[in-house]
Amino acid sequence: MIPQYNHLKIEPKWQKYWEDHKMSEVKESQTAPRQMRRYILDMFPYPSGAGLHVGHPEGYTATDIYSRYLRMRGFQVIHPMGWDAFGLPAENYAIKQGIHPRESTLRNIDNFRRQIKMLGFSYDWSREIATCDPEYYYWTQWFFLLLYKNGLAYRKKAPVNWCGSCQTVLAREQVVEGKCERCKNQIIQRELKQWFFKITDYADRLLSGLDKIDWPEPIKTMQRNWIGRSEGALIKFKIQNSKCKITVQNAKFLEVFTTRADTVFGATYMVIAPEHEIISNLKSQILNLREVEEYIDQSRRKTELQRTDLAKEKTGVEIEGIKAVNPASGEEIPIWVADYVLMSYGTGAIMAVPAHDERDWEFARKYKLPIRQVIKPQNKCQCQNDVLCYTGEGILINSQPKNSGISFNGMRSEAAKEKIVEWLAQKGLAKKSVQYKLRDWLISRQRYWGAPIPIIYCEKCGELPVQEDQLPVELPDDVDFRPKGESPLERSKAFHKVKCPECGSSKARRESDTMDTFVCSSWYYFRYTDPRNAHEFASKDKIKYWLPVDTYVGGAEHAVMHLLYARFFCKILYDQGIIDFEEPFQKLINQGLILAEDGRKMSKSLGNVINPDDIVKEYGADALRMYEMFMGPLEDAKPWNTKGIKGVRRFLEKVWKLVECQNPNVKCQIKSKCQMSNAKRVVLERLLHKTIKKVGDDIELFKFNTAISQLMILVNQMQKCDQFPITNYQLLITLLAPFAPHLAEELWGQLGYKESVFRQKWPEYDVDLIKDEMNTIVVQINGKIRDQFNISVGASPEEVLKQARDSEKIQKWLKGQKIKKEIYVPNRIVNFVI
Ligand code: ANZ
Ligand code: ZN
Repeated sequence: MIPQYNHLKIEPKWQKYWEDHKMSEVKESQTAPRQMRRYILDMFPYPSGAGLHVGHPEGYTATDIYSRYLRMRGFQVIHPMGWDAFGLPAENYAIKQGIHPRESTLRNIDNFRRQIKMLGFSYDWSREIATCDPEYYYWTQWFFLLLYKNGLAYRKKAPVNWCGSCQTVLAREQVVEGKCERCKNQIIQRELKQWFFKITDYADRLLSGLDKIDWPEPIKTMQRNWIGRSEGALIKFKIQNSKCKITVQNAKFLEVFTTRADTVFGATYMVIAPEHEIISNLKSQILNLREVEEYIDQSRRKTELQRTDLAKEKTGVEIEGIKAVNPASGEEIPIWVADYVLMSYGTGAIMAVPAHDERDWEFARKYKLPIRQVIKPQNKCQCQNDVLCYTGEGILINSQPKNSGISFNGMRSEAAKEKIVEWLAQKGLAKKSVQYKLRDWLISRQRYWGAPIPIIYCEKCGELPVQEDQLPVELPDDVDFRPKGESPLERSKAFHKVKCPECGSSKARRESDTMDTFVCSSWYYFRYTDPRNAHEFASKDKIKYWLPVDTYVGGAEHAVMHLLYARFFCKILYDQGIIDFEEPFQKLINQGLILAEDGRKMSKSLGNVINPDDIVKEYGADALRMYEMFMGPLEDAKPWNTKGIKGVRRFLEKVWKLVECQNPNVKCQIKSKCQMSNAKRVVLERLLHKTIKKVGDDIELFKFNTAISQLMILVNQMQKCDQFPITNYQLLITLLAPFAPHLAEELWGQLGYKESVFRQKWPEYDVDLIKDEMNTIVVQINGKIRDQFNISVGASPEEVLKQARDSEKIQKWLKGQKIKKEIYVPNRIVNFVI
C-alpha cells in the first residue's frame, strides 16, 4: 500500500527542519564572488488585524521559488521579511477599544508570522524587523535629522482636514464625503505648520534614473506623470482698473504658466485659482467682492479631485472692477476665478485659450466668453473631429500684434513658441520655465502611532533638532486611548516635558507630530542587511555586500508613493557618499490582484474573502503555493477558483504516487510492466531534459505558470512507464522543490536521502538531448514527394517505415498497389517503389 499524502503531517515537519537547520539564513562571506549574490525582496506587509490575505502569498511564493532556485544554483541569497507596523488602523482600533496600539500590532505581527511560516517561505528570520520597534525608528529619526541638516526637511503652513467637533486633524481616508467619519461634522481646510521633505529638489534625477532600471513600463510612466515635468513659459499679463485703465499698484501683473505660448493671441480671458493671493491684494478694487468670496468659500469644500474632474461642470465668477491686458494682442480681457485652476500648479493662474483648450472651451461656452481661433491644423482632415476646439499644434493664424511690423502668422506652433517667448521677453513679459507636478512630501501626521519627529521647540531658541545621542525619541506610554478623537500624543505630559538642548530652559516642548509611515518604509531594505547594528542604520560594508536589491516584488498600488520615496532616500545617501548606487531596486515585478471567485475584489463586506488558513488546512501549503502560481501570469489579475486548487492538489497526489512507487519499501499496486517502445523512451528522456531547461528559464523570467504546465506534462508522461532509472525521479523532485518544497523534501527522504533536497544542485540539462530532437522525414513514391512527417530522432528504421506506410496520404497514393521496394535514407527520406 502506498502511504497517504498527508500534508498536515509533512508540512509542519519540514518547516521545523528548515528552521532547526537555519536553511535560509545567510551571512556575508569573503569568498563569495559579487556576481553570486542576490538580494530578493518582498514589499513588507502592514500587519492588519484581518491577517494574511490570499494576495500576500502570491508575491511571496514567487520570490520564494526564485530564492530557493538561486540557492540551489549556488547563489548567496538574502531574502528577508519584516513589518510595516506603524499606521492609522492600529491607532483607531486603540482609540475605539482602549487597547494600546503596540499590543494589537504585536499580536497582529505574531499572527502574520505564523501564517507566513505555515506557507513554508524561506525567509531569513534572523533579519526580521518591525518599524514600530524603537531600535528601528531610532534610525528613521536619524534619517529625519540627516535630511534636516542638509536643508531637505523644513516646516511650512499647509492645509489639513480639520474636524471642529473632534478638534483634530483627519487623514484623507477619515473624511467621508466631506464629513468626519466619526462625528459626521463638516470638515474644513485649516492651515497648520507641517513638516515637508524637499523631494522636488530631486525631480530631474528621479526622472532620469527611471531610464536605468528594469521596471514595468506602466510603473515608470506613472512615476513620470507623477513628477509631471512640463516645459513651457511664464507670461506676465498687466492688470488694470477696468474704468480708468490705470495699472493697479498692489499687483501690477498676473503671471501664468503655459505650455502653449503659441496660442497667446487666442487668450480671451484669464482664470485664477480661488486661493490666489491677488484677490486679497486687490480687495478694494473688486466690485463684486461678496460674490467672489462666496465662491471661494464653496470651492474650499471640494477636494482637488472633485475640482479637476473633467466630467464635472465647471463653475466660476468674473472678478468685476479689474481687467488684464493680453501682452501679445494688447487687448483688454476679463479675469475670472474658477476652481478648475489649482493653486498648487504653475502660478495658480492661466491664460484661457478656449479655441484650443478643452477646459477653457467648455467654460467659455457656458459663460459666453469670446473664442478666437489662432491655430490652424496643418493637415485639414485631421481637424474634422476638432472643428470646435482644436487642441493640437499647427500653423498660426490671427497672430499679429497691432501697429507693428511683426507677424507670427504662418509659423508652425513649435517655432512660434520660441519666437513669441523671445519677443515678449524683450519687453520683460515672458521667460522660459519648467514646471513639475511633484510637490514636496508632507510627512507630518498629527497621530500617535508613528515615529516621533525629533524636534524640540524652545520659547527662547526656537526650533532645534534633537541631538543624535538622545535618539530615539520614544513614544510615551502615559497616554490615554479612551475615545476622545484627537491624537493621544498631544496630551502626553511625559513626552512633552523636555529641556531645551541649547539653553537648558524648561520652557521647551517636543514636536508632537509623528512621521508618515512611508518614511519608515523608505529605507527598510537597508536595515535588513544589518538589522541589529546599534551604531549605524547599516554598516557600509554590509550595504556594499548586498545592495542594491536585485529583484523587488510587490503590488502595483505602490507605483508612486513608496517606490518614489525609496528612490529619493537612496539618492540622498548617494549624495552623502554613504552608498555608491542611486537606484535601490534594479528590477521590479508587480504581482496582479487575486480576485474573488465571483470576479470581484475580495472584501470583508462582500463576504467573498478566501482565508489562507482554511486553504492550507484543507489542501496544504504546497497546493496553495502551486495553485497561486498556476492561476496565470504573475502580473495578471485573476479570479480564485476552487476547482483549480483541487486540480493542483490532484497533481501533487499524482507526483506522490509516482515517486512512492519507486520506494523500495513500498509495494505498489499500480506498478505495471512498461509498455514503452524504444522511441517513446527516448522521447521521454528528451522531455525530461527539455523540462529542466524550461523550468529553469521560466523561473528566471518569473513565468511560473508555464513552468508548472511543463512539470505537469512531464509527470503525465512519466506515469506511463515505471521502468525509468531512479535518477529521473530525483530530477523530477529537484525541479519541483522550489514550487512544492514540503512535498519535495518528503519524497526526497523517501528515496533514502538524508540531506535536504535544497542542498542539491539545480540539475543541468544535456544540450544534445534538447536540440533538434525531431527529424523531418520526407516520403516519396517512385521518387516523387508525397508526404512528410516528424519523428523522434531515436526512432528505429522499422518505426520510421511503419509510420510512413501508415500515413493517410501515402495510403491514398498506394491504393490497391503493392510496394515493391522500401528505401530508407536514415533520418531524411523514405522512398516506396511500386
Ligand atoms: C494656455 C494654453 C492653451 C494651455 C492651450 C493649454 C492649451 P501641463 O502640460 O500639465 O503642464 N495650467 C497651467 N497652470 C494651471 C493650473 N494651476 N491649474 C490648471 N491648469 C493650469 O499643462 C500646462 C497647461 O495647463 C498650461 O498651458 C495651462 O493652460 C494649464 F491651447 O496655457 B495652457
Ligand atoms: Zn532654548
